[in-house]
Amino acid sequence: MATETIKVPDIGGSEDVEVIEIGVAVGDTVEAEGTLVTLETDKASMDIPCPKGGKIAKILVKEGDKVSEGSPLVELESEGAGDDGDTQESTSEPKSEEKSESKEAAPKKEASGKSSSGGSEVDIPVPDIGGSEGVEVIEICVKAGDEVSEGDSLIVLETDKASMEIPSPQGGTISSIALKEGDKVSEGDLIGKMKTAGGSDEEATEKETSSSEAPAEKPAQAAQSGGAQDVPVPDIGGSEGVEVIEVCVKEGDEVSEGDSLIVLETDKASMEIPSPVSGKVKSIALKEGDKVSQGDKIGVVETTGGSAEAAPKAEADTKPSESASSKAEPAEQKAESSGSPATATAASEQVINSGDVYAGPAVRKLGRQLGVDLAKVKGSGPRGRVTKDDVRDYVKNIVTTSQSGGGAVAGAGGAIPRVPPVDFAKFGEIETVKMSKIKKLTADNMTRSWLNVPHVTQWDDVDITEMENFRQGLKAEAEKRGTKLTPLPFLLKACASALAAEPSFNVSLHHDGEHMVQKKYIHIGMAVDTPNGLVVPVIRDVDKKGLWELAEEALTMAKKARDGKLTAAEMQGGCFTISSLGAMGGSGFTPIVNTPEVGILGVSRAQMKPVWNGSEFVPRNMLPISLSYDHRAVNGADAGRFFTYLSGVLADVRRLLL
Ligand code: CAO
Repeated sequence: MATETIKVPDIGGSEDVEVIEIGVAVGDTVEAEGTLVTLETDKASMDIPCPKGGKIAKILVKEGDKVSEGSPLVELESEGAGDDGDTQESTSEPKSEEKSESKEAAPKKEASGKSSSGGSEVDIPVPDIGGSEGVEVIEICVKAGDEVSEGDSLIVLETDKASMEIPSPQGGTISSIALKEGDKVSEGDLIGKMKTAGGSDEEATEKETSSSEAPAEKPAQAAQSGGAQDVPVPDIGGSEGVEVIEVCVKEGDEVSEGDSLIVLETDKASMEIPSPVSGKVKSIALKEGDKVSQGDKIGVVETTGGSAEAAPKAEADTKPSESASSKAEPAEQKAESSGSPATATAASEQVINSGDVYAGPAVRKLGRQLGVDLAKVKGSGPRGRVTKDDVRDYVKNIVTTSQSGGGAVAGAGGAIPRVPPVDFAKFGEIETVKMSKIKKLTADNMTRSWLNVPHVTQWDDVDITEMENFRQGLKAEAEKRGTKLTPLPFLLKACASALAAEPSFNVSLHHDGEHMVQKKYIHIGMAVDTPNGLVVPVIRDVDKKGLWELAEEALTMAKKARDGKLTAAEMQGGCFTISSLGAMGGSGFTPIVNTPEVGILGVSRAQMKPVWNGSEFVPRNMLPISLSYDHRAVNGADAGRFFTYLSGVLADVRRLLL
């Protein structure tokens, strides 16, 4: 029995990587390749496997620690690893060839990757990428411990012209990834290491050799027929039945040599097929969704210059079976071609943005799955590249906006037809003035309420002759008190009394759609007209306050509102709102419910009117009021009772004492 210190293996040069999970406890028996800890950088996370089986004697790190290659992780008691009881050292995948034989319970392989029974660890190099140098790694698709099949994407590379997924050359388990996003790589650079399911490296090396010795490619030619020439699908790396995802031109379009005609896409890559010649598109033989292979006719171009040879050249002679599993070539090329520089350039350099959109194939695919027009998505990646997150955020925004109704501001709206833009300047002089924040908020709130709340409004003329007599009689006293007694405090008090008498109006609909919230407090908002727009301060506990107190508070709140000094808290918590246009005039209006409240009282200007008292017409001071309510929460009978009660109290304010 020997005790070994298991250290952090080669983690691609990353330093001070955080331990985010400890996968074992002291006393645990672990098998070779069992996860000891998980490390995470801001770009990737990786499981660190145990290089051999044994029992955990001590854990030398804790969650949150920062480690680098060589940092001790655990002490492992292992059998048969030298019986002298010495403490030895090991990493899960030592880089050095000088490690003793006894430490090779877990397969360890160097670049050339010698085979061992039951599979071997091999290096995965960057394959032929068409001669490009220093190509950026924009995505790491796998992490240590992942099982991959031949052809699964390992990383995505991107130049300013092309993006390409680099597939695994064979099936197996990823032991380590040597790259991180942002790294620059060229052919031959180490992507990582994998433990193969079987087979030997010699085989792989052989295949690699055979593929790299692939014969040179022959130029493909567009069939020419005088001025009009057929444009066939060029060499697309041997892929068959590739989907046409976009037809970029239509009959009659003028195209220059190199302009995109169509865009093809497999599940791994997308590529634009450029016109081999300049001229006029005479016909297009394809449509979106068609499946094409090399040689299929794209259409006919009436030439004005250029040559057929401008079409992507290269026709691989390599046998499919040889190259398919031999090299990690860009996916588009692996089925048949050798991945020689010419081919890689032909295919991969066209793996790009359709139109003005700069996005990789995986992002394009996601965009198509979600029905997103990538041209509308703002790219946050390097050089404005659209990332998967950008696409998701774009969709999330749309969904959130449509669910909240927040985006349905004046002129817009979910399923509501848009109000078409009008050029008012055509009809006379205009000035376009920016809306204040309050006005925009009001517009949002009104739209939300108008679209969500089924409104009912009912009207009445209330005889406030006695109330007005009483109020006029108090005017002198109000002056002495330094305040002003308008009809508003009476209205506040009357509404509070009605809300207490008819609690069906003192509710809000619960957002779950299943419940009503019955309020046990009575806070009432009053709409105040200010230079910046409409605001609604809330007077709290109206039922507990007297007329003088309400008069003072209404004055204070109205002043604060006009001075723009209301706090957010002073505009929240209302149960009901009063909107009084009494000072301005008018004989009635439909107030809009200040949702989530369920009712609002509109007050218009009181007027002396002849009223029939049963035997004669008498002059009475009549106040027009209108009550709007949310018919989802309040039914007509409740509203009728509330309104009658309110009118009764206003007609005889002594009832407020009852
Ligand atoms: N009928 C007749 N006269 C009325 C009246 C009515 N319904 N309401 C108020 N008046 C009188 C007042 O008594 C006062 O006259 P006196 O000085 O002779 O007493 C005069 O009109 C001015 O009143 P006021 O406006 O100073 O005070 P108020 O308490 O009536 O109103 C406030 C305060 C803040 C509600 C009001 O100033 C305001 O901003 N109203 C606009 C609200 C609004 O824009 N609503 C529309 C919302 S859209 O849905």
